[in-house]
Amino acid sequence: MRVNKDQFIEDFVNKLVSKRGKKIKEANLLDKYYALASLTRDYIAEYWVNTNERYLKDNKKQIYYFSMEFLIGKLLISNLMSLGIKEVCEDGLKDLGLDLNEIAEIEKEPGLGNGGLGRLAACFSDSMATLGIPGYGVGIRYKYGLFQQKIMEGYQEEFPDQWLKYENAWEIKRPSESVEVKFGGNVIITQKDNRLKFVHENYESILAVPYDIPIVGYKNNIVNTLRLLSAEVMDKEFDYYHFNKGEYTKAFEDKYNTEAISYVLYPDDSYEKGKILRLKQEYFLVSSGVQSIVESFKKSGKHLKEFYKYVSIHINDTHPALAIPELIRILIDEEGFGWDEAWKITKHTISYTNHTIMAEALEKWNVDMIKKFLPRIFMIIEEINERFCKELWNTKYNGDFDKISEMAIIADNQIKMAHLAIVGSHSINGVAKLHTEILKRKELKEFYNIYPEKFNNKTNGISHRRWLLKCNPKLASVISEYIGPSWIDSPESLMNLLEFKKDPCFKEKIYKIKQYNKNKFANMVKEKYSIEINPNSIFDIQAKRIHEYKRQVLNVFHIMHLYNKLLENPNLDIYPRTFIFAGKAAPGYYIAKETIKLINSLGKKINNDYRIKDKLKVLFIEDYNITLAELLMPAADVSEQISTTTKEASGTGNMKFMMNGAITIATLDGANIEIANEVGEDNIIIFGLKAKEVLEIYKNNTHNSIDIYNEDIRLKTVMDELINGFLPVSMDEFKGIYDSLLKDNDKYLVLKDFCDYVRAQEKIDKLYRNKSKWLEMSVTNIAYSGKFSSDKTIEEYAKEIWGAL
Ligand code: GLS
Repeated sequence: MRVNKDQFIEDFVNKLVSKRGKKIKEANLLDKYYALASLTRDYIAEYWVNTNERYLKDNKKQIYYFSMEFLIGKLLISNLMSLGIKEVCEDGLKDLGLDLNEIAEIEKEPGLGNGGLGRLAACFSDSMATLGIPGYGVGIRYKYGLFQQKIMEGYQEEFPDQWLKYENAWEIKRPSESVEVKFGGNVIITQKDNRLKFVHENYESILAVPYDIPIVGYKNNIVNTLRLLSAEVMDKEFDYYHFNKGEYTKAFEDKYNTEAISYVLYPDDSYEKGKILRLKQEYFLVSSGVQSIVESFKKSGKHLKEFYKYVSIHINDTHPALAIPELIRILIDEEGFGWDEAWKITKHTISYTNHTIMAEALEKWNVDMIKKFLPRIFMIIEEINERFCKELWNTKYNGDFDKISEMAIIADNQIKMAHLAIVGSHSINGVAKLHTEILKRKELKEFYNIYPEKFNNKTNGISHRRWLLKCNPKLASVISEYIGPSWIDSPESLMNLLEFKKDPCFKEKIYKIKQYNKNKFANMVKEKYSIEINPNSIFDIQAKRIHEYKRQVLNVFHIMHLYNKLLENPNLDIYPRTFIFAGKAAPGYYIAKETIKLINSLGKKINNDYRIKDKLKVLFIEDYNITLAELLMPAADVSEQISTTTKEASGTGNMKFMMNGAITIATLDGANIEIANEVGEDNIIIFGLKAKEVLEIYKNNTHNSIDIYNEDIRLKTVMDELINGFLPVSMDEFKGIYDSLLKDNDKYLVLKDFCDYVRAQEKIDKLYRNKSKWLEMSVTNIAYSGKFSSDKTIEEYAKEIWGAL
């Protein structure tokens, strides 16, 4: 868009008056933020309206991306960048004596996601808008988002994240487009004109109220929509009878029970527990979403028979898989379709991404629960199951009861959502090559055998606009100086940087930018935690959810081992290193929470030990979120991607670090494999067991952690230090971690990979000393990172799954 500085200044000053009732002199930072955000939204509005109008006219396929999580991060700066007016605003504000970055910092980040899955949904939304694909995100407007993490005495404590305490400057509430969602009750079946009729009675109604957030395409005048739904009572705000009797809690009971549906995001990553509220959230999302889509499709005048030709509904993991029976319900009960046609339309409309093979994360719902809360939906799932089992019986598995019950959607009083998602959709994809292969050959092998055409791979990607252009502006500008700005539109042309990987002048610039970003990070640490870190040390970062399979403990063991070596010989030549951790643990995940305590206890011991002469520092930065990630990625020298091979479906942090020039130390897991294939073995440090070996160990149970413990004295020492008073905690504090590794035979193979990890880390120590070589590796990583832009991934989804390009 076009706005000049004078016009902007005038608009801003007026907005401050109209929106906040203040002049610049009296306005505080919050006033300035809301005025600027609101003005930016005004600028966006024109393009938003035009885009919607164009989409209606164009007759193009509309993509609805259903996700329980969207981690969109702060929006002010990124929206200004996408509109192409960031510099003008910055200048205008400067003339008024204001600083854009200071104003932008006050924005509250919507914490509507746990980790990779939620951030992926946000990167995909960004890419769809930028590629001009009519894509809508559909999610829940959790009032409190994910919890806020504070570290107290080394432990994680959780607090409600009050991101909506003040208003959300970006959203538009659309109460007139609210939809009724029905829970509970019973279904009456009648017969009329030879057709069964299903009437849902005695249900409880909840209103789904949409809030729309603009998703601004990068400098292309396109603005897509992220629709977040909030639960409200249908009509009665409170009960007068109880209110008048002074029974206030009772009077508002219904209201709070209803609104609770959109209060909190379940704080589990790759881990489900089958709670009623979560089930209600999932149905609330899909029912309101699918109802609105059908309504708006009908307004276009086309026949619902053609629905799937104009609409794709993508489900982000199985969480929104109830979209399948819900669409069938609407088509049959409300639109009068017969089963066969409703089934065909639904299957062709829906596609599904699987994001994990962790058994505990594969959603299963208790039959009685679904029957009680979603009686009609249950009937439809039952019907799908019966027809599917019959199909198996009649085609491939005649008489094979075991096979059929293994593949059934309903078995052992449980509904298996992954099975429902596969049977009821036309496409299922994994998120990295290895992950997809494991789905095909192992986890979902039986389904691959009967539906090979449904399975495909779509390796994850990240938005290079947020993860380079926005978060590392100095690096972005040097890149443009050398290869021109074309990489912003076609990120694969970052490859042109390879030409400069040996250019000393270019490399020095890259070095200086990294130092600048490290200093910035070190200053934040000093200010917030009063800890001095050495910006000339190696910044070695592991930032992600805390989970046993991600193996933060392996990282800790290596640090303890280095520390032990230094205690033995304080003059040992170790390149100074700062180990930085960040990430949240699910509140009910004991070992993960103990891992945080372990990192902090180790930090306490090491950071205060003058004997090791500041060669090692260990930090845990609290409350990891998108905003913190934007500071961390540009400051990293080393990226830790050390999951147990086969367990990390893809990873996306690995791509963000690489794009900012960090060198990855990694197992050959998830997308690490594809990163390694791109950059070549000289530009990534690989260690650990290969997928085949891990699968072999799991299959034949050939692994004994006690043997490894006894054989490797370094490991034995470190392990013993967990429980012998070496750390500043009570001796049994880390008994849980210790036992999981020895008594429970180390499910995630930490001990098995320790030796090779130490070797790999020694390699890093050596390589970093060779500045020229290190920078060459760093440039190579940046150059190949364009291959992992989510624009490319979304193009593949659009062409190969949605048929939308
Ligand atoms: C996850 C996987 O664990 C990640 O490896 C993956 O990158 C991400 C996006 O596909 O999905 N699955 C999950 O449940 N949470 C994730 O972050």
